[in-house]
Amino acid sequence: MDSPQPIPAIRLAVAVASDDAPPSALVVWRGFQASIEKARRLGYDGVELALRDAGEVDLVPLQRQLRDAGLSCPCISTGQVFACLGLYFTAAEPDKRRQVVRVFQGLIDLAAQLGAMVNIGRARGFIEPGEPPRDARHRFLDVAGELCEYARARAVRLLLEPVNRYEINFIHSLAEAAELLAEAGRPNLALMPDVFHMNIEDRAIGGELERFARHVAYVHLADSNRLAPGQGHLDFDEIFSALRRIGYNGWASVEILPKPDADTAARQAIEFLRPYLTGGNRETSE
Ligand code: LER
Ligand code: MN
Repeated sequence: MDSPQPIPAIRLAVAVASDDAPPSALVVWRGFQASIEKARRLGYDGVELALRDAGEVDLVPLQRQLRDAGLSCPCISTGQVFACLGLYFTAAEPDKRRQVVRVFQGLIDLAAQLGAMVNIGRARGFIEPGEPPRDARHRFLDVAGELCEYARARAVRLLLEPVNRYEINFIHSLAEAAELLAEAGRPNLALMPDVFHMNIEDRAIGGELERFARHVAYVHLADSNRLAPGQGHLDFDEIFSALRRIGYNGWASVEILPKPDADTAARQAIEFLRPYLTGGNRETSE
């Protein structure tokens, strides 16, 4: 008799975007249809959609294709709302804040249909030159609070992602993000640690994942150089040991540069990560 397959403790998605996403969109593949098919063939469990607007997606065909492929969409990421539309939570102009709220409401509606969470990455915004950081914090908390309320009514969680100082000047570490979570006091606002940023900003990766375990609801994976895990010098034994210790059984997604080319990067990532997902590490599985 065949021995039973272990139930994967962590499911793996890959970041993808629409055909016309700009080069700055940090995704592996472009074009939803082709990306879903490639993800399926390589054995990914889902796709993370990197969007600037809910209108980029044709919902019914997308849902059908995901269902047929046996894949999920666990998360919508929103870096392009900042990079392409120039919209962010801390904007000083009230009209810009109203615009970002409208765009995020559309993405939350879409997420509700897909059973996905919605990331707040660089769209959290930044501290304007010369202004006291508390002003940016207040504007961030106002917009985040309004969107959490909107998302709560639709059973959607929002995910605050700390991003390193070379990309934005506001919310770099898990500790800073956890402080804002406490201030926001919203049960549907959680943390999305990205180990690439943690490697730059956090005191330790495994230790901080454990310290803030109760907030961790999704994880971004990349190596130290933003290539596929295994192509740089991050210690994935440490990362996955920590995730196992905290009993993490949610989603992780690979958010990596499409280098040396997208297909190779996606294959390298899943081949390297597969042993970890079922609860082992590379040493014990090889
Ligand atoms: C977004 O998920 C992210 O990690 C950023 O580094 C993209 O610029
Ligand atoms: Mn990320």
